[in-house]
Amino acid sequence: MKALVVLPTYNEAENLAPLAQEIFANTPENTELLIIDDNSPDGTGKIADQMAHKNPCVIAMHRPKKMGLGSAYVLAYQWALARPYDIMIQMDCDFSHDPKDLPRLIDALAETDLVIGSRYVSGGSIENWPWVRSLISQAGNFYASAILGLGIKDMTGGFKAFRRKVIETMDLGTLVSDGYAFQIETTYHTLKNGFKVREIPIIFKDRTRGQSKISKRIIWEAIFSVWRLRFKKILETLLLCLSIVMILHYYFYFFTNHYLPNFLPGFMKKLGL
Ligand SMILES: Nc1nc2c(ncn2[C@@H]2O[C@H](COP(=O)(O)OP(=O)(O)OP(=O)(O)O)[C@@H](O)[C@H]2O)c(=O)[nH]1
Ligand SMILES: [Mg+2]
Repeated sequence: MKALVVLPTYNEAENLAPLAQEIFANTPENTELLIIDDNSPDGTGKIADQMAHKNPCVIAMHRPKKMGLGSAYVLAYQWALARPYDIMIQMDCDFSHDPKDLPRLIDALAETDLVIGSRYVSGGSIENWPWVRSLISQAGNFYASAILGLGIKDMTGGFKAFRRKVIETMDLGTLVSDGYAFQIETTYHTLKNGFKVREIPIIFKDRTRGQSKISKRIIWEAIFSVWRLRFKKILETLLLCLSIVMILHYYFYFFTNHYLPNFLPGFMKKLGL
């Protein structure tokens, strides 16, 4: 089994090398690491290049400017699908996702198709977040889960392990969101495509090095994307109902205009009427 860990980076110079070391220490021997850096001003891209130069299991990819987390993952998964990876794992490069949890994520994938490292199932938690941020996250997850009705507790978490077939089935070109919304979208499509999703508890720690990139735009995007997906679902259901009605109408028309006029006279004759 060959695994790829995807790390999008923007200004993670202090975190990248120590995190990569821990990732390799906690994953099977032939695991590879794909770093997607968006021309970080702090030189993260150069560190990624040096790591790739020293270690053939590290691949460094560069984009010219900060283009968002979602499109970095889309690019990573498109790249990965052209190569023989069996599982694809995504995580943040700020130690909020503990690399020591990787073995549990990978093991859980034996029984399911997508594993989510979840802060909101029993045993999961968040350490050192200000209470306001914690409240916004909890409310956001409750909101997304309630509107989409998927029964997943952590819809916005980014610590995920996918089986290849899940990514293969996902229409990557249609994924447009950037931040939390991207995580909501991928989980939504995984379930919609009939795959199994399991949440396993993780302890999420606030970053101790580097700066957060969370913005108001990312929060608004998540709020709206839930409704976009909900309406898409309603629209799809309506289209399905419309197709069924049209097919039934066609058969009814055929039955009353063609079948009955041809069949009835002969049948009545047979009955002697
Ligand atoms: N390539 C790329 N990576 C990004 C971009 N924005 C964020 N990242 C990376 O995505 C991961 C998650 O971003 P964070 O800044 O930790 O965002 P967050 O987790 O919502 O916020 P904090 O945990 O509070 O810092 C980190 O590895 C970032 O370096 C981006 O535009 N492009
Ligand atoms: Mg983070």
